[in-house]
Amino acid sequence: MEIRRVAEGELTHREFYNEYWKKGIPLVFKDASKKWKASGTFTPEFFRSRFGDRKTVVNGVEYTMTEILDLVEGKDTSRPVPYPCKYHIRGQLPELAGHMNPLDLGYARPNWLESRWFQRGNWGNATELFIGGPGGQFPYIHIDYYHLSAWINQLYGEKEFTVYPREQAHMMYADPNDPWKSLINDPENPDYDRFPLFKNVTPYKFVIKAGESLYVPFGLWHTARSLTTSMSVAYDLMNAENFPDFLKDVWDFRKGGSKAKAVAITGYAAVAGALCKIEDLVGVQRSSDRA
Ligand SMILES: O=C(O)CCC(=O)C(=O)O
Ligand SMILES: [Fe+2]
Repeated sequence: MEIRRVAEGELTHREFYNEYWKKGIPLVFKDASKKWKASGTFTPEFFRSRFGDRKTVVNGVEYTMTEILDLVEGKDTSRPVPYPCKYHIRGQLPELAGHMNPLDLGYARPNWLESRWFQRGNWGNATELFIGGPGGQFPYIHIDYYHLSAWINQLYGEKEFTVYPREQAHMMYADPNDPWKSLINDPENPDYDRFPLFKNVTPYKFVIKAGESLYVPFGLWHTARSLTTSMSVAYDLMNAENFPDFLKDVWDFRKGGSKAKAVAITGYAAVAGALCKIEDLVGVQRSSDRA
């Protein structure tokens, strides 16, 4: 699996839809986010001067933006640099609405998560700012919750991604208690006695730089590592292709609790999906800036 990198105008939305989205093949868009106001604006200085006091919790510890930036820029070496430091944009940095417009970059659509039917309640969707420092490693190899596909838009610095081909998914040792996570805890130095099949897996590693956007197909195992001080904006995509898997996850996540509640929520999602399908057919426009 070669990770293709496409330049502006090299691929139409239809080509993307048929060749990548439907087939679940990752892809890097070279200049897709250049049209965003966030492009070139999102820098450590920008966040330090405007949002220095803004707090978020990483691994159970609360940090201000200034504290996070001091850590990821190496100005504070007194304690470990946490990763990933995340801010929910709509909830925690609402001033940034409009900086990622159009959110879909002309490709990430239709997006049922933008429909009013899925705006209610928490369906695992959010537009988030990720901040990291050199060496900041995403804590596990995983597939994204709810079988959503992810769009990772690198806006500052560099991040290395590792993706594992779909046909090799059966060799990824999904944790039976948490099937979104792999038990393989040290992919750079794997314990082949515990994970013998992983010897046959061919990871694909590549770097995304500021201005580049990565499409991570739903259900694809992946992980990431920040190489420099890094900032990216990530959001998710769901539509007719991943909706059946999404719906199954909605049920699986909730079936352990109250059955009546699980049935009601899954029923709601099923109806919301049916409405989105109709909206797609009649060409309803959805807000493309959900941040
Ligand atoms: O950007 C990263 O560090 C990886 C993010 C990711 O894969 C996730 O949040 O699911
Ligand atoms: Fe992920």
